[in-house]
Amino acid sequence: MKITAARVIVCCPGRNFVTLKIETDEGLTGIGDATLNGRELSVVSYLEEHVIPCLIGRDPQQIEDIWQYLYKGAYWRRGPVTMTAIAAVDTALWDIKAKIAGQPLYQLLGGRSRTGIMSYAHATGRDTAETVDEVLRHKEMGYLAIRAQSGIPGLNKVYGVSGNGRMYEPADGPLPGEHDWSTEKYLRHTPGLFQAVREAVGPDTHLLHDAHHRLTPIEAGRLGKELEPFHLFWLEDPTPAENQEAFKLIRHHTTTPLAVGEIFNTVWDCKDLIEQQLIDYIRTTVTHAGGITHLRVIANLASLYQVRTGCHGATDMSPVCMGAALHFDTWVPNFGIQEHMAHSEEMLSVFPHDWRFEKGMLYCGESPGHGVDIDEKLAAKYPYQRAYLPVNRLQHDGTLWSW
Ligand code: CS2
Ligand code: MG
Repeated sequence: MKITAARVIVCCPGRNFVTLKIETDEGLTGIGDATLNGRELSVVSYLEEHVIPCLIGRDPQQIEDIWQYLYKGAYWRRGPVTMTAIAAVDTALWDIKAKIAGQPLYQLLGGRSRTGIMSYAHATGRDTAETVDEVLRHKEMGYLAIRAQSGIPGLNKVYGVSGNGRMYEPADGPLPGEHDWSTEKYLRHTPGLFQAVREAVGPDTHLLHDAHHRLTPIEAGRLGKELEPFHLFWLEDPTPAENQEAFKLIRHHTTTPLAVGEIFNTVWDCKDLIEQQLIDYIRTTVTHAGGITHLRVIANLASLYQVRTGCHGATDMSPVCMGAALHFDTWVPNFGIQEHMAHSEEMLSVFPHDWRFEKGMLYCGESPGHGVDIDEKLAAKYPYQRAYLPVNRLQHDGTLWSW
């Protein structure tokens, strides 16, 4: 079998998605998600100009060799653009290989390790009361795990909160929005938020929170300690993780479980965090960490240190990513949880899929491959619209801060 063509499909059914489609001389096709929120066209160009010409004529079943060729052959290794491009190729090739075998993808990884995939929802509100209501609404929907993010008194716009009842989508255009931030106001507010949420939701629902890279290590240690009475499932991205050492300080101050990794793109970004057991969940995804092939490398390392997976699953990765992730989640022995920031019906309509959600659990389908396709005619009705993730500035002096 040979790869005869590959093309990139960009669409914007409510937000931009980038999809790579690979075709073969025996009529089988495979697709992969190549969406990098706010930098989409950089991956489109990387694929079209530098990757696709190298794929034509290759055997699509040589997944590992193609992965090594694209990783080592680029010379300039790693980084979100390169690894998202490689991920899209890898996911599409796994899709094809599973179709050749006539098997759902998880069977090729090692078979089923669990009956279903525990997922967590996003509950957001402009204030504590609204957030508590949203947590209770998602508990009613059957979620066993719910992330709570709320507006902060005294701050205009805060990460994670849509506030107007619309679906939360952080990317907007035509230039980056500017948010304001005050760590003091956030640290003053957040323990009270979780006291109210835990009192309302009871002891059994898993609660999660995302600090979104905004605290210093000692501030993260303080927050983790103050959240201990509310027994969080995890505190995510407590501090920027370029300096993996920083997590030693947080670990020293709190037993609140830590999760990191949605912006990591190779095992090297998290090797020390995992080996020194500085985290409890690794958040790397199919789309941004080199595909199924490399995500397995990361998960297998994590399994040696009782670190579990918690794949990133925001709406800025397409339903193709969710489909592939659910097959990965069905197999991976050290599974932790899957993020489920549900796509809109409009987004899902462009990507026919066989995965399903029921009472807080996600289930991959049994059709050959990863079970997701793209309706190219419908996709063409949603042309690309440039959009940026916001930037963040300290409220008191405008210093540029992590968003
Ligand atoms: C967030 C993401 O879901 C999460 O944990 O950190 O929604 C993140 O803000 C977006 O993926 C950025 O594009
Ligand atoms: Mg996050």
